[in-house]
Amino acid sequence: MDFTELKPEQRSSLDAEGFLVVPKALDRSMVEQLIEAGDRRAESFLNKPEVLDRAEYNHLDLRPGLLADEPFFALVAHSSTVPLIVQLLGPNIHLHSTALIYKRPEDPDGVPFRRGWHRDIRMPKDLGHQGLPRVGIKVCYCLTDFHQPNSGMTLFARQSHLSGEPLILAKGTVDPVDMESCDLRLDAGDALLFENRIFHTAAPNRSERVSRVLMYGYAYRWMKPEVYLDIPDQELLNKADPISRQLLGGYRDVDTAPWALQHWAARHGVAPAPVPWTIEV
Ligand SMILES: O=C(O)CCC(=O)C(=O)O
Repeated sequence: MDFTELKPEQRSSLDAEGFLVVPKALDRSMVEQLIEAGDRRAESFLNKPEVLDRAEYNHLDLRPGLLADEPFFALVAHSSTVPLIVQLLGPNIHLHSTALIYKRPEDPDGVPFRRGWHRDIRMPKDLGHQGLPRVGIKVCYCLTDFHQPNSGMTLFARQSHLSGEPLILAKGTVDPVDMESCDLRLDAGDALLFENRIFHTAAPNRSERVSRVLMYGYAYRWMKPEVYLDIPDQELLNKADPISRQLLGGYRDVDTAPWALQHWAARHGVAPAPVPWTIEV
């Protein structure tokens, strides 16, 4: 994995907003290969008869088995994004989730969509909303342009990662009352990094084209990955370079040091300072 430096303003953006846009993270040819692989997986979804007024019918969220396809596998340690995540979270991470998310066009005059606002990784269900740490970052790779409002991009409640409360919705409405819901404008090839604490939700695609994204989540190795990544696929491990091997859960024991990314971080001068257990005074 080549080195890409995390700029101070990128760190500040994630710290302040809860998300960070990385323009042109994928080149045109990668986007085309990913769309080809994604469309093959989504073939039956894309060919269903048109039904404009049913959100679930027009929303595909495909998770298991994606990495068997070469273009999806190549993103596991992608050089324009994963180095940024290593500099934000440190080297002790692995891949936590993968998703191919397509949304077909829906009725442009449809009623407001029932949202599913949430924080990732379900930590608040056990720990509550107060004092949550950042433990994971997802990368959303745009495979289509998102130039219009309501064109299928995930909505984010700006700065909600800093809130220690549930999101407040007025009765009968779908979006938060005291926070900005960001419907970002992005180009195909851009990547959007967002951290686990930010409230976000799927939203309908009221444009005339299918919206296409891929989401790869990275989290500390002590966070159990989603079920289909839990037992690493031996075939994938066999062909993985050392960094991808770590990211795929190749070290089964979390007490084993994350050698591959630790060495990579040291080589590029971005290894975090060691945290001692004790200090002698
Ligand atoms: O489908 C979307 O736009 C949102 C996906 C999402 O919320 C998630 O992966 O956590």
